[in-house]
Amino acid sequence: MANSKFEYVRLFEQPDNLLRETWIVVRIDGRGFHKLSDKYKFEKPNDRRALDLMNAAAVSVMKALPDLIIAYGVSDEYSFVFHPNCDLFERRSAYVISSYQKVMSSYVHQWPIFFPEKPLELSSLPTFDGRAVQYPNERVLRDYMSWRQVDCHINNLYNTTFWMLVLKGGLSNVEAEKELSGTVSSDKNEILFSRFGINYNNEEEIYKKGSVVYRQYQLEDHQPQTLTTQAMESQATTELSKTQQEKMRKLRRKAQVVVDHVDIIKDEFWQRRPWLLSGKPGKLPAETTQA
Ligand code: DGT
Ligand code: MG
Ligand code: MG
Repeated sequence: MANSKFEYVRLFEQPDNLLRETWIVVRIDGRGFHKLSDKYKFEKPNDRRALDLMNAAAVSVMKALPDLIIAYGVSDEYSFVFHPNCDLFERRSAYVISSYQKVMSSYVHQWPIFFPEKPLELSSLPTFDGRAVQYPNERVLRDYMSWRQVDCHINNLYNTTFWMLVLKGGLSNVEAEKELSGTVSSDKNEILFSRFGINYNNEEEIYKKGSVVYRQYQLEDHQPQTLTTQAMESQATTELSKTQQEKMRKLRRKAQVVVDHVDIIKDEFWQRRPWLLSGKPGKLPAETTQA
C-alpha cells in the first residue's frame, strides 16, 4: 500500500483477535423469528421444514469452513464451534463472527427448496445476529453445549404442551399460559398423556434433542477414557504450523458432514467421537476411503 499522509488513520484500527488456545463458539440467532414464523405460517410448535432448512444451512457452513468442529442447532439458533488449535483468519473476531453471514445467505438461498409454495418477500427476509464467545477448556465447552440442549428440552416440552392445550384443548393463549404456570416437567408429561394421549418420549428426536452437525469418522468403542486424557491430547495439538493447519483442513474436507439428533450431554457421545475434542481428524469409514 502506498505511503501517504493519510496512512496514519490505520492507527485507529483496534486489534480484535480472540484469545489463543480457547474454544470459540459463534452463536447465531434468527432476528425477530417470532414475527417471521407468523408471517410464513410455520407450524406450531415445531415446523419440520424450518428446522431442516436451518440444518441444511448449517451443513453448508460446516462444508465451507473445515475449521469448524461441531455445530448445535435448536429453534432459530445455531452454535458453531472452533477448536483451540484453529487459526482461521488469525482468530480475528470480526472475521470469525462473519461466518454467520454464510448461514444467512445459505438459509435464504435454500429457502425455496424447503418452502416452494412460500416465496420470500423482500420486506421479510430472514436475518441473523451473531456473536463469538471464548471458553477456556473442554469442561466449559461441554457445559455450554449441554446448556443449549437442556434449553431445547425444557422449551420443547413447554411449547408442545402449550400448543396442545391451545390447538387441541381449545384454551386461549392466556389460559394455556396460566395452566402451565408453576408446573414441573412431570406435570407437563402428565397433561400430554392424560388429556391428549401423547407420550412425550415418543415425540421426534429432532424436537426433543435439537440437531448436532459434525464430520463423521469411524466410531470408537465406548471406552471409559477420562476427560483428563482427552484434555492432554487436545493440548498437544494446540500449536500447529500453517502447513499442518492446511493438511488438517484437507483431511476434514474428505469427511462426510452428518446431522444427528442425539444426547450430547452424556460422555458417550464425545468418547465415541474423540476427533471432536482432540481436533485431529479420525479414520474415514471404509466405503468413503475407496470412493
Ligand atoms: P430475537 O431473537 O430477539 O430477534 O427474537 P425472536 O423473535 O427471534 O425470538 P427467539 O429467538 O427468542 O425465539 C425464536 C422464535 O422463533 C420463537 O418465537 C418461535 C419461533 N420459531 C422458531 N422455530 C419455530 C418453529 O419451528 N415453528 C414455529 N411456529 N415458530 C418457530
Ligand atoms: Mg431469534
Ligand atoms: Mg432464538
